[in-house]
Amino acid sequence: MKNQKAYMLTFRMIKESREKFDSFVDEMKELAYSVDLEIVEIFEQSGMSPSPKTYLNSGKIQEIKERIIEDNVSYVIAMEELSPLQYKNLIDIFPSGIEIVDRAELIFMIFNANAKTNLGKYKVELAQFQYELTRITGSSKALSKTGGGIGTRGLGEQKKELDKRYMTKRVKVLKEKIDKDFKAREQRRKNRLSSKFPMISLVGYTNVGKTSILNSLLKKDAGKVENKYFATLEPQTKKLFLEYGKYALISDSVGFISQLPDKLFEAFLATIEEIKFSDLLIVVLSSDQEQADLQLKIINNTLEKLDCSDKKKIIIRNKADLVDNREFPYVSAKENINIDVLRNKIKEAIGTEKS
Ligand SMILES: Nc1nc2c(ncn2[C@@H]2O[C@H](COP(=O)(O)OP(=O)(O)O)[C@@H](O)[C@H]2O)c(=O)[nH]1
Ligand SMILES: [Mg+2]
Repeated sequence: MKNQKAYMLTFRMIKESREKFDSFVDEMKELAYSVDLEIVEIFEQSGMSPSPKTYLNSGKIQEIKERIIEDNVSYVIAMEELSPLQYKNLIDIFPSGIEIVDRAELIFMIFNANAKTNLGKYKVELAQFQYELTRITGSSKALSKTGGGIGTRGLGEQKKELDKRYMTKRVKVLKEKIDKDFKAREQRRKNRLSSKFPMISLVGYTNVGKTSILNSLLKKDAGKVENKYFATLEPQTKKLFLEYGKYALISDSVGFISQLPDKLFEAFLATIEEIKFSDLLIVVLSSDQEQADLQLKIINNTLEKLDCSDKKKIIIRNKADLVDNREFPYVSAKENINIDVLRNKIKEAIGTEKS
């Protein structure tokens, strides 16, 4: 699919370090890209706090408005969560048809695209509706406070009432589906490919290089295996060559997201639930020590919540080239450092179990 163009609105607190801010913005760019949105320009403003009315101040917003059409942009992404009021005002100001997406909504889009099973999709949709319901409620309050023409307000309120009714109904249906699907799914899982081939999941933060490592591992695909086995693979799952006649299934994910809003946590779990069915986890951490420590702590807490603390793990540190360390567990997907060592470790960890 062709990428859609997007602007990103960013606000930097005056006391926030440039470095931290930039890495946050980089992550947002990466997240947008993963759902086919291409950030063509980043608008930045800094100060004590964002404008409560329009996030960036009205001068900046006017400037952006004028540029939107000429740049043929279809999305405007805010790097943080927008309040109902900010959201409503931006919708009013920007040309109609422009999608305004805040951080929470972008994450929902990603989770939707990454939930691999029906159950996962239902859980994400449920979380999203619950989020939007609070926003609709908030936004009618915001509307009555700011006033506005009686006629238009009436229409807006009516539409909101409909949205709310639809969503409330859908939430109920989703909850029922989730219950039902759970049982059917346990059965299906037993018959799945995973019983034939060992399953491996890549775990780690967005941008540490999970997909790059997966691609490096996949470069070596000697030997043959009957493709009918793999006809039903989900798009993010690939067959991984270990040694002649031995394969595993390896699954990529969007991964952990820094400062994930609490209310998105359940939905996030739904996107990584295949971890539960894995025989081995490859935990990919930053090469930077401080970041790696923090990442590992949160990953371990999350694994505990999924009841997966006891899974076999190989912990690696990617981007070895940046810290000039060539000793495993340091690896580099970019410069092909220790990728074959990793393959051997995988073989040792699961090679004797199945297939
Ligand atoms: N310097 C360096 N950059 C890397 C390495 N591996 C990946 N990257 C870069 O890091 C960014 C994120 O990589 P990606 O594989 O998409 O990360 P993911 O979000 O964890 O899947 C990309 O710009 C990669 O080119 C590495 O070993 N060294
Ligand atoms: Mg990736």
